[in-house]
Amino acid sequence: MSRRNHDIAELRRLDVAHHLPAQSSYKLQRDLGGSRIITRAEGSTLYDGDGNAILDGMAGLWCVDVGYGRAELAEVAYEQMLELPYYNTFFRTATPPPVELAAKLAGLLGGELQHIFFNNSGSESNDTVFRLVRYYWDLKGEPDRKVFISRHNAYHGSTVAAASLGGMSYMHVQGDLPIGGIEHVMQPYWFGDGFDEEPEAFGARAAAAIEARILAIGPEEIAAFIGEPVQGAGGVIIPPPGYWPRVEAICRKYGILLVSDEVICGFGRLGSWFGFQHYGYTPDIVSMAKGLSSGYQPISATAVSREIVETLRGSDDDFVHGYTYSGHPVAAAVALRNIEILEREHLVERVADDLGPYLAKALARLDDHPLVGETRSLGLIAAVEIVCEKGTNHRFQPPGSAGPLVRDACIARGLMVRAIRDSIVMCPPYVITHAEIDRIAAIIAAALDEVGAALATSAAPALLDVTEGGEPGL
Ligand code: PXG
Repeated sequence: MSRRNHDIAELRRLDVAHHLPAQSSYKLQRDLGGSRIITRAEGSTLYDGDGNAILDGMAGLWCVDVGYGRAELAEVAYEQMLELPYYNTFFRTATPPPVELAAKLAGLLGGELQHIFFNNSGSESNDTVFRLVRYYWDLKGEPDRKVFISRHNAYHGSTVAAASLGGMSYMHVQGDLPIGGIEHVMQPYWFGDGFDEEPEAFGARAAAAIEARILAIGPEEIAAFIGEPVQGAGGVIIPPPGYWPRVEAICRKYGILLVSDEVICGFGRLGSWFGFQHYGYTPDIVSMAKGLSSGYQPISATAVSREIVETLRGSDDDFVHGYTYSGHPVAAAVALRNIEILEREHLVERVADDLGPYLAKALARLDDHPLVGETRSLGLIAAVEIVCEKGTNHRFQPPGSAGPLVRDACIARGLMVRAIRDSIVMCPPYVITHAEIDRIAAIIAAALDEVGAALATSAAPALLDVTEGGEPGL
């Protein structure tokens, strides 16, 4: 394996001089002298330019499910590049890998979800959803059905349509979003918004909010409901039992399309191939990305029901939508091999039967910590809520300040995690070992100890000065 000797100081200088990294404060990037440079990775471990080994509790950005260093994914990309590096899927053309991948996905999805449209990112998949759903209702002779219902704190991507579908208010304030025709209702966030309520009753209330909005607007104007089975970037919001069956029943009652955004939950994250399978509902459309290729190539997929395809087939017109790289042969070949790895190594079953329960048990050891309000997980996705008063959901002031402190203390100890408001979230690769899971819990405990001690003294404001501002979801 090649190990290039990077000049990290020079890279950080060039980073400030020329590079605008994604979702970053460019002021902080400059003031802190450049981004953290990750140079290589193996298994579940990242290595940065300063030689630090960092356990990757986030699987990259919720995506490197099969772990780093999979030579066969590089080999399959190399072979495909030699054979056919590119050809498009426009104007009734195709290449072998996307056709084979579509058939493979249809088998995994099952039921009526038998047709796949390819894109390059989760955002693009949800843009496809936006255009496809409205076109579908036009063809059905119900052109008034334009409105999408989504949820506060949902994350559906960063393009204009996807950020509008998402419910992140801090994203909406930039660029005058959301665009019209998108409504946001309450999320099923029991710890933050329910707490004193019985979880199932709270979940029923959150589902009822969808129906109330449908009735307020008029059911004949509602096109679709879109939701993540478990909200990821919104803070690992695991809905209470009963929520999803209620949402599905509401969609069916009013003839509304149900879109499952499986960009994070798909490909085993919750211990089932797809989140809708875990919760037992039947979507009309599914968005997938991230784990589809474990992040080794940019690719996403939008699965649609047979009924939708039959409706499209009722028209002679093209669906005038597509990206130059829709169904890119190299990305599709890598995705196919990635799925083969998941199957061959029984990684989805491992998440369900072994790693998920082990992570839940390890995190439960934090439940007694004075700063921990709740630990929750499903499969290999988890959150630790930070509170200022044990037994409540009260936050340190200002809200959203404690999460980044704990995150930074984790990173300093060699664990990469995300802070979302005042929670620490995790989403490790499916190749993580028991010993590494134990290390995750131990590092978070030590980070909480350190931050707890600092917050109890005057050291806290000084710490707050050097952490990133603008944490999502405030
Ligand atoms: N849907 C969901 C559910 C996602 O989590 C997207 C769509 C958009 O995918 P692309 O590939 O366009 O990024 C995502 C992406 C975070 C974070 O802050 C989360 C995502 C992306 C970037 C940052 O946790 N999720």
